[in-house]
Amino acid sequence: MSCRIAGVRLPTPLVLASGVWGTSPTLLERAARTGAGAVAAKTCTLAPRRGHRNPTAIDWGHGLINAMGLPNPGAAEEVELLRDAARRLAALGVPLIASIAADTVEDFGRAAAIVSEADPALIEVNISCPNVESSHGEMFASSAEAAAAVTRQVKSSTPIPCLVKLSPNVADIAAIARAVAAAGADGITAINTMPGMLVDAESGAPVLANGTGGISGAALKPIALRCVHEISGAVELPIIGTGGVITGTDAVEMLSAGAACVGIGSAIVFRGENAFSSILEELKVWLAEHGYRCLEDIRGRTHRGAGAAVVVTNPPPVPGWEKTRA
Ligand code: RRO
Repeated sequence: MSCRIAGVRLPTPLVLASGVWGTSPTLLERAARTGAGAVAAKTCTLAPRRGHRNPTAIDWGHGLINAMGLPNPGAAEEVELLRDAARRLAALGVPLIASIAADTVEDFGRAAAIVSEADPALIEVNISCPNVESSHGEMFASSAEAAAAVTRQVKSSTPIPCLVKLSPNVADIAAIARAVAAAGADGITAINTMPGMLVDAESGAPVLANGTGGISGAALKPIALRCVHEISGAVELPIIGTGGVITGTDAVEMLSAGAACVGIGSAIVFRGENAFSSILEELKVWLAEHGYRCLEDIRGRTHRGAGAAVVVTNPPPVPGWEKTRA
């Protein structure tokens, strides 16, 4: 079940997605103890941010929508939490992924240098948050030039390998992936949440205090699979395939689309804190039942044009899964 991403060994292919369990060292450690092969901390910025007012995150029936607003204590305070988390995770052989965001290309470099002091195994460069206004005017992930400029700046600011987190809300995600690859990215996380909105029928008002938010969970899976398929067809970089993976079968699909490993986020809300161990077990059982020996056997099957029977299941057929939604 082990795999590698940007030269870093993961004992399992499941990665705690950034933001789900904050940067609390005890929660990051819990993810590792329950089956995560790498854990990503909440994105931090140079200055602390309070985030948006509640309501900030809601289960709307087919996934989640959030507009947290990038709440974080600022890079200087976050780095102390990262140090503690890195020490706990090292004892378990699970790499830590720091995550950074910024308003300017230069501040991305500064944030990368600060979090590097905690010596994380990887740095995720979040250029795709859908919920914050930037002085840049639009997400850096929106343009190949801006995404490449951030990547170059981070690469020149730290020796730690970096993963660039892309947005599904672009016309040509493969072009953005090619640009960050040419700029020196060591890997790609695909994808961030998809911008969306809930409206309350009674009042006609937006449900989230921020108005719009980022959609994750089951509704995001087909979008994430398409993005990972397109990126893996365009660049050689390893991809953390993230978006709507709730079951072991979802993980099989993500690896088949070309992901090197699989991000887990909303699944923790829907399946509880044992999501990692459950998904890992389901993945192992699926591989064994289908006669595959290792992850490499299924990676990138979508590019090999495997014509297969399509079985659409909704909700995913995990015993007890429905009950967690009550
Ligand atoms: O904090 C957030 O609102 C947030 C972030 Br930084 C992100 O990258 N993706 C998301 O869905 N929410």
